[in-house]
Amino acid sequence: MALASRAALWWARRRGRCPAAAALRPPPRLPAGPGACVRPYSSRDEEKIDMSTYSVESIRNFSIIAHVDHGKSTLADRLLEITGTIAKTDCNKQVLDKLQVERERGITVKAQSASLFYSHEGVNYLLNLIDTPGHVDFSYEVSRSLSACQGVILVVDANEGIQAQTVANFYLAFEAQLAIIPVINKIDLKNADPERVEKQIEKLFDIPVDECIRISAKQGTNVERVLQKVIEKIPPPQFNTTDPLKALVFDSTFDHYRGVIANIALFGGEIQKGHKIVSAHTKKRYEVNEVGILTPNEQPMHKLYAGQVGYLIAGMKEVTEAQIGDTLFMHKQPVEPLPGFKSAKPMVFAGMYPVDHSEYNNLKSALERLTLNDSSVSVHRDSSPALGAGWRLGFLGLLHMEVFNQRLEQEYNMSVILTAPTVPYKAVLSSAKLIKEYGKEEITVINPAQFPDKLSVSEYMEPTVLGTIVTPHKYIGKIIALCQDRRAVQKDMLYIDEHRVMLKYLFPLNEIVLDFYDALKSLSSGYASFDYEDAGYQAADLIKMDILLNGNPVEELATIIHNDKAYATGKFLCERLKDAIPRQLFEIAIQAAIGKKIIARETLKAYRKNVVAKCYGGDITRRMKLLKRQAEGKKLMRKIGNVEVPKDAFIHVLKRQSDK
Ligand SMILES: Nc1nc2c(ncn2[C@@H]2O[C@H](COP(=O)(O)OP(=O)(O)OP(=O)(O)O)[C@@H](O)[C@H]2O)c(=O)[nH]1
Ligand SMILES: [Mg+2]
Repeated sequence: MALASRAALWWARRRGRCPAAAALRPPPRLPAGPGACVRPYSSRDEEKIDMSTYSVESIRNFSIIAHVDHGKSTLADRLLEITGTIAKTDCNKQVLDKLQVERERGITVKAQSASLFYSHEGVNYLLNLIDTPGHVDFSYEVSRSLSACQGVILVVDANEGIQAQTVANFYLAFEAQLAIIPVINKIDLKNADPERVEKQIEKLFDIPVDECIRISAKQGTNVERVLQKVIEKIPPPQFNTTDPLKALVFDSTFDHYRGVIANIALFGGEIQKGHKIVSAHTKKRYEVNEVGILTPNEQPMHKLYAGQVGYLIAGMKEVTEAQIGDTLFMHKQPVEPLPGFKSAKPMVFAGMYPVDHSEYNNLKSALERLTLNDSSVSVHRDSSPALGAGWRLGFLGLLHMEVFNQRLEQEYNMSVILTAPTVPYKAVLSSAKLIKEYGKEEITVINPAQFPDKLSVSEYMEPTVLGTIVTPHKYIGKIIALCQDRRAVQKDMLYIDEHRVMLKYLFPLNEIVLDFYDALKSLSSGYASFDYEDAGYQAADLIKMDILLNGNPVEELATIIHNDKAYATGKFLCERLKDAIPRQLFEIAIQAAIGKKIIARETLKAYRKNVVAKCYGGDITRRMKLLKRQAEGKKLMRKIGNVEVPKDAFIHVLKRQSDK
């Protein structure tokens, strides 16, 4: 069905379905106060909050969704300030981006909830807001967050207009049948053109122009209007406190001191400390130690009720116990479990090994804890001849992989070696011996080392994705050429206004996963955006290419590629490797090979860096310092044959465009 007509159908349904605000039982009233519109919340109130006064009619659960950098977290700051959840100061910049990696990169990677108290027309409301990430690699966070919501605020940048992730996120909300409040942000910018953006929204999503709210999240303009719209337009949850407890675990984090903290949304019943609960997934029984809400830090509460969103601590110590998507119910009062979530589908796989093997167990527990914070990562045990025991991890994209690696370093002080990323290929086996060995005809290959030989395979298959590109039309020629170079097939092309085009292409996943986004950004001066979704497998002429250093194969750099790209990729990898490996005392031959055939070669000349060359004469401490620094640098190297390779060389080598 065409995008616009799908949207039209949905809006018609929405208008019919959504209960009118007037038909609802009135929520609790505020004690009359002269002109007080907002009930400021402060931590001193914590004991006084009685969550039972917030019946379902006074609850609104919503997410903020948008393309990356369109201002979700900044809008969340203003909403937290207006409702008195945080003090209003100039230092509030993306306060919900709590992770070090988020602050350093200036992007949200983890969805974050916050409960706000707000009074409108004399009625006290409990609003639960979830700020979501915008980058395509973290879309699993968005889809999970939506399961705890009845509506969304869809933010669009007044300067950039609709971008690829705006479309993708709109459809996530649309398919979950949530109320959508369109908000046009950054109207303070010189080049802002809210009228044009409103027209795009109407054309693409069939949302009438007059439903859009123009705001500046940075300056706070019109932000209060957004809160009022949330109350008017987003329906309250339709759950009953008198029903048996039914709590959805939609997210979880691991606290070093308190164990698993599960984010829950109550689809029925109530929960408090001391309750005996059961996990529908593991059937294990727990006693609740603490329940509360996030404001945005954990705030213990006496009880949580149907329709509310908060957190729970119940002595879950094992990571496997806190299954995201699990349903919790009261002991001896079993309920039909909620459908849970489709598991995230990893798009890239890479091997992970400790730099120092004595760190294996520490890395294992760090991985377990971090995957609890980020359930979209898949982990399988693996080993490599050169690197020993380790894991093969599946990520949603390369940025996801980099962020995960950075979090391991920053939050768990773990230093790891990551091997070249690969996408999950499939092989249809023809050899009876292999079919017997695997117990099936079709196998998925996530490690190039296990790529079966052509003689025992009837067909290889590669994963594909349907990519959406939104771009100003002047770049369209260059972008089409780029897509063709990446073996993509055009599926659709639509003008979303006079200057902007939306293109749909079917891509082989391996052609986009590493560097397509960088290439697209550089040829469109940063104006084009990209998003993709899984589109199944297609037959492909695949081969395995080995990289040799002085004749020794580097298993971590073996790649599976399309036959047409073998020579170009082989040459490219050898050149990149030549740049990534420091010169050493002897000459190094870097070669790419398919089977026994060498298809590319580079030579790295011998060289010895004499770090103390400039230290004439006496100062022994300075000489020692320089030699020590050189020795420390060497720790970050690993040996392949007799060649020392920096530990992060693999990922740099495979990233084709950037820093070239
Ligand atoms: N001029 C102006 N800048 C804004 C406004 N809102 C946000 N920004 C800026 O836009 C940038 C991105 O803002 P964020 O709030 O981090 O955007 P985001 O949507 O949360 O980004 P991700 O979570 O990474 O997808 C920051 O530099 C903000 O200061 C606004 O109303 N006006
Ligand atoms: Mg953000």
